[in-house]
Amino acid sequence: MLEKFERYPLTFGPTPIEKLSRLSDHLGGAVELYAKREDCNSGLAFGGNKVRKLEYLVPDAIRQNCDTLVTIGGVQSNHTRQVAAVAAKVGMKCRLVQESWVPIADAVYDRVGNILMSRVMGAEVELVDEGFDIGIRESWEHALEDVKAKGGKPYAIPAGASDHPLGGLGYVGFAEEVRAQEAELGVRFDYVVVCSVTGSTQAGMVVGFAADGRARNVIGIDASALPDQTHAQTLRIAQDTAERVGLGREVTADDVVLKTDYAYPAYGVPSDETSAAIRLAARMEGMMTDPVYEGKSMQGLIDLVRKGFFPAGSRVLYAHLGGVPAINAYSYYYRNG
Ligand code: 5PA
Repeated sequence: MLEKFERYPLTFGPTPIEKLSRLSDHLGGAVELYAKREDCNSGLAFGGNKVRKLEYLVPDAIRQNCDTLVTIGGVQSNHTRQVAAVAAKVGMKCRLVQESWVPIADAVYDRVGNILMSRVMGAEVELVDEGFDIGIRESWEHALEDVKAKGGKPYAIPAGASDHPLGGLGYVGFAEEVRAQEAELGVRFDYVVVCSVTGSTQAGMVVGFAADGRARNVIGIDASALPDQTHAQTLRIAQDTAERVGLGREVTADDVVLKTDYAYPAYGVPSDETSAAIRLAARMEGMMTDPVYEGKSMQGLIDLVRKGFFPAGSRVLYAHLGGVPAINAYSYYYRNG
């Protein structure tokens, strides 16, 4: 479905699929768990889901002769770190707006992890004291104007590279890649579990898996704690992406499955159950997840297995979207492991 779109390679290639045998056994053994390691997808500053999306935005930025990538996220945004890395790799400047999306008071919250790397990679980082919102932000529009006023040519990338005409394409590619790997491995996954916030990761998967009737087997786990906004944005991006790639069928609200039980107490704040899930995956598989995104989708995965949501014998693919650098900003939570 993606042949007509130009892709600028920023990833190593297809990401590995790994069986999570010890975790599967620990949870009763009725369901086979696998992880697709999007967290290992690139050498660009630890990679993650945004790199796969940005492969389709970079050709557009180059075509328009832009010289500065401008984007937005929270202080510990993984997205902004990946945009900073991509800007460095393609030889552009990078301007990041980092808002106060998360009420975490770790002393070094704005010094370590993602934001540290963005600064080292030469991005211009602006801290703005505004709360969480996945929509279009004034601070970001202001940054775009400022780059122009200083003679630069900005390329506008919204939060999570999601609300962008090309933002859904990367994860259509994910679904196509899974299909090819299924043929190689001789397995078929019954479900894909994915963390959702700004929406284009799940939206792309919904479109990609709709091609073989599996749209509703993509189980989104909301980590935004604003699930209505996340669901609406995911649906809109999926519909737009379906049209763009010529899916040939409509995407409806029911195609976007979003579980809303795991984002508490707030975006960016891990519950005790989130931390327990992080520890379990780490101790069973040596697989690290973070307190903002993947820890919550891991919590959802574990809870859904325990509740019997997946019929016995199901094969479930957990999309590990990256994000581990942020755990450095939660040192107090994990001071004893
Ligand atoms: C993010 C997002 P979507 O935003 O595409 O729904 O992806 C959710 C997600 N996992 C899942 C990880 C590790 C993520 O980083 N991160 C945002 C960021 O600013 O880092 C866009 C919110």
